[in-house]
Amino acid sequence: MLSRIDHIGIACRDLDASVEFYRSAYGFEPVHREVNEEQGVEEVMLRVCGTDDGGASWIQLLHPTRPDSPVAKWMERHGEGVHHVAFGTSDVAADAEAIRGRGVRVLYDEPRRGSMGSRITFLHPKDCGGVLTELVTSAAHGAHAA
Ligand code: CMX
Ligand code: CO
Repeated sequence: MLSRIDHIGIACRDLDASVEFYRSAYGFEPVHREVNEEQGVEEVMLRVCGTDDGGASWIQLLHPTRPDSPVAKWMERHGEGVHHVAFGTSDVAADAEAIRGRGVRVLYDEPRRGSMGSRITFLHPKDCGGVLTELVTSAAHGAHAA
């Protein structure tokens, strides 16, 4: 069951400048930074609320690592801004299958590795009213990094 908003993914030209904006304007602390080559991003996760029980919500700042990546392609057309919305679930594979059964295109056959050891998949934005939608099971819910 999709039970919460896990994060908002935001495309940035300059990760450090964006981290500083979110910290100084709102007081959100960056708690994690990583490169995910498969997704073609360098990313910083800023905690908005919650604890380490998998119930936190986050701002995910994204900067492309290669020009053919989804975030690079999107930024070419739109510049900086909101790139996707991610809903949290304790079982991303089960929810993805259920949603696929409702006629929404799920982009991956099996969930892949996301931030901080999470498991993720995406729904096609053309089937979601123009919103690229991610489903995520955090490591705290038993996801295992591939
Ligand atoms: N939000 C809304 N619409 C989007 C979009 C986005 N983020 N990205 C692409 N689209 C739309 C485009 O506007 C375009 O629409 P039109 O045909 O009307 O112009 C259409 O989708 C196709 O766009 P494209 O530039 O040709 O891109 P692709 O088809 O090659 O890829 C998608 C689109 C969704 C399959 C690809 O972006 C993808 O695989 N996304 C999932 C992975 C991802 O985004 N990873 C980065 C984040 C990692 C993380 O969160 O951890
Ligand atoms: Co994301």
